Amino acid sequence: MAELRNIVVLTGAGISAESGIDTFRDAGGLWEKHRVEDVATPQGYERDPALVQRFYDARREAVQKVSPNPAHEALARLDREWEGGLLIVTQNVDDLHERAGASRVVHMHGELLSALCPICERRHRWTGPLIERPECPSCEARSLRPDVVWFGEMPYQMDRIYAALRRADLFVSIGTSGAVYPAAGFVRDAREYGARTLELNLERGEGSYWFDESQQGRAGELVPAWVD
Ligand code: BJW
Repeated sequence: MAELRNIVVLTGAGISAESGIDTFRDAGGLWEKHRVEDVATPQGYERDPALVQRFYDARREAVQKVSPNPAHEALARLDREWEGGLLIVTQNVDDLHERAGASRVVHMHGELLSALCPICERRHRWTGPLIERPECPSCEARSLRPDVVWFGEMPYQMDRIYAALRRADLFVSIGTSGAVYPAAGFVRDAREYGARTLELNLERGEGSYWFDESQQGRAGELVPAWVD
C-alpha cells in the first residue's frame, strides 16, 4: 500500500450510541418517535417552530448529561498523536468528539450547542432552551433557530471536506447507516481519489459494498482496536 499520511474519518450516530444518545434509524431510534418531515426539514420548522424547538431542546438537554465513550476517546488519541493529515467529519450534532479532546473536527450537520440567526446568519453558543425564543444578540431578529442541517439544506464546510477527501490515503467510516447524502457518497469519492476504505459499524449498511474492508461490532470496541 502507498504511504499512509492523510486520514479522513466519517462518524455517525452509531459512535455516540454507547454514550446513551439515540441513533436515527435503528429500532427505537429517533425516526420511530418523530416524523422526519416534521422535525428535520425547513418546511416542518416553518409549519410548527415550537415543535421543532422542543425536539432540539430535549436533545440538547440529553447530550449535556452524557459523556464520551472509548470510541470518541480513541479518535481523540489519534488526533493528538497522528502527525499526518487528519479530518474527523462528523454527522453528529453532539459535542462528544470535542469533549473527548479531539480538535480536527468538522460538524457537517451542525451543532446542538449552537443557535443560528435566520436574519444575520451569525452563530451563538447556546446551552439553554430555544423554545423560549431568545432574540438574536447581534441584530433585530426575534428568534434563533437550531444550527443544524435539515433535509434539503446544504451541509456545512463541504469545500474543506472534499479537499480532505481528495488528499486522503485512508477513509474510515464509523457508526453510520450510509442512508443520507452527501455523506453516504464520501466512500465512493474517497475511492475515486485513490484512498483505501474501511467501515466500522454494528452491522453491514447500505453502502458496505463500497468499502475495501468492513468490520462489524460496537464502535466502543472496534475503534480503539483500530487506533491502537
Ligand atoms: C452502531 C452502534 C454501535 C448503532 N457501534 N455502530 C436521493 C438520492 C441522493 C440524495 C437524495 C435523494 N433524495 C434526497 C436526497 C438528499 C438528502 C438525502 O440524503 N436523503 C436521503 C433520505 C436519500 N440529503 C440532504 O438533503 C442533505 N443536503 C443535500 O443533499 O444538499 C445538496 C448537496 C448535494 C451535493 C453536495 C452537497 C450538498 C442534507 C442532509 C441533512 C441530514 N440531517 C440529519 C439531521 C441533522 C440534525 C439532527 O441531528 O437532528 O442528519 S437527518 C439524520 O441522518 C442526521 C444524521 O447526521 C444523518 C445520518 O444518520 P446516521 O448518523 O447514519 O445515523 P443512523 O441512525 O442512520 O445510523 C446509525 C448506524 O450506527 C447504524 O448503521 C447502526 O447499525 C450503527 N450503530 N449502534 C457501531 N454501538
